[in-house]
Amino acid sequence: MIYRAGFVALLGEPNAGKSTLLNALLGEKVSIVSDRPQTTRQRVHGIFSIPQGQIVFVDAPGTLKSTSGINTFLQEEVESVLHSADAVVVVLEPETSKESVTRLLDRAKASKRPFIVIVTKGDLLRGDQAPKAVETLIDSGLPFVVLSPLKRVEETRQEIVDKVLPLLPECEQPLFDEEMLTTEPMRKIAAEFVREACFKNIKDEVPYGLAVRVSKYEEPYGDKPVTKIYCDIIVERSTHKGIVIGAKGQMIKAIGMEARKALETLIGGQVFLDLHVDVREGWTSNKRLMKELGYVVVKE
Ligand SMILES: Nc1nc2c(ncn2[C@@H]2O[C@H](COP(=O)(O)OP(=O)(O)OP(=O)(O)O)[C@@H](O)[C@H]2O)c(=O)[nH]1
Ligand SMILES: [Mg+2]
Repeated sequence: MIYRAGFVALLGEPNAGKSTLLNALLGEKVSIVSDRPQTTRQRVHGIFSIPQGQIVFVDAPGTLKSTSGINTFLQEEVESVLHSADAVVVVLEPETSKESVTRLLDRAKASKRPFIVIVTKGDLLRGDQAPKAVETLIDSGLPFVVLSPLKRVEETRQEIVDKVLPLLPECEQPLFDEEMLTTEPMRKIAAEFVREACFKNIKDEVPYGLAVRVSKYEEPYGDKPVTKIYCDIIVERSTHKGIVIGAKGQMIKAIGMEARKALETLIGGQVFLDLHVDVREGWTSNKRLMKELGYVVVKE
């Protein structure tokens, strides 16, 4: 048997379903998801180990054209993820326009990595009219599969593994411990779960100018099996602070409850979560502040 292992970048437009796909492949939530574009900001590694090999999926931000604010960082992050990948999975929504499909395929080709193409959200397809992305792919002559990571997890996993593993280099041994699901530290995942809860609860633009940082993380000790996590929610305008806290603190309470539940599921134990809101005026357009909050591309 040939053992293979490597890094596989997930490439797609914002909101295409890349993070949902990663979580489905791992059977555990390691990357945050929302129904709004530009949820993922930094790469998230998800490790999938089987006897025949190890696939390290790398979730990334969606591809963008805009260069304002944090978008420059997001694009650099996509480029860096592609650069350090051994192979690429192009993730397309069924209704992706012909121009966008072409642009993404060109980008995958330009990466000079072997790639596969999937159309995701297959469960949403109705009737017999082929969606735009499918039409474009048929015209292009490239092979592709339609999958439903949210509904048909087993089939998705099988298809992706069968198609991706042969693209990876031969390897003597796994790249990471086979028990490991992600390389992300729990502190970072905790901060991301809080950011996800912000995306879900705050309906306007505020989540786009918000960052979360864990100030203290205490593992359970003694006879109290509680993980204690203290987070700062950083907003870019003082008017946003009131929105995040909400009338009588209702908003921050809802955010805290939702994030705590998700963290308890992942950790498998009780969590105490403390949230504090801080203002860093205009941080999304300040390189130094962005770096301080972790938004700087780490070259691998
Ligand atoms: N019905 C259905 N919805 C899906 C499926 N996959 C993803 N979604 C939904 O699509 C939306 C976007 O999903 P994400 O996984 O956050 O998309 P993403 O590509 O990671 O987005 P960014 O991080 O913004 O680039 C969410 O509301 C998901 O629930 C699917 O297979 N079926
Ligand atoms: Mg995402």
